[in-house]
Amino acid sequence: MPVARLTDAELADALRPLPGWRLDADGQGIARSFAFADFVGAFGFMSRVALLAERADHHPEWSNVYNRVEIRLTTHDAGGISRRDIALAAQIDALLQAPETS
Ligand code: H2B
Repeated sequence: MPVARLTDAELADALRPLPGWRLDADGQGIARSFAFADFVGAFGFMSRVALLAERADHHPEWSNVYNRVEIRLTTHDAGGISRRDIALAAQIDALLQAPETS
């Protein structure tokens, strides 16, 4: 069964603990910008996100310019934002708190 889109109320609740994430203009995704010291910092972060995404079978839309990474999360299967986007956003935020090796 495909994963369901969140209702507006569910989305508002889900975004409350994720203050860095904003609703896209089209309302179909959530996005966050990240900045690192340099390209290696940005790419290392992307590598860690890629592993999370693969494990979750949920993949970001993203771009990188030198030290900056832009991530947009949407659920293609649902045509909008689902709990899978919220879960990955929370995991990505947790990476920022975690040491780079463990
Ligand atoms: N990623 C995202 N962002 N949305 C999806 O609907 C999605 C995905 N579906 N990764 C997964 C893969 C699906 O295509 C596979 C077949 O499980």
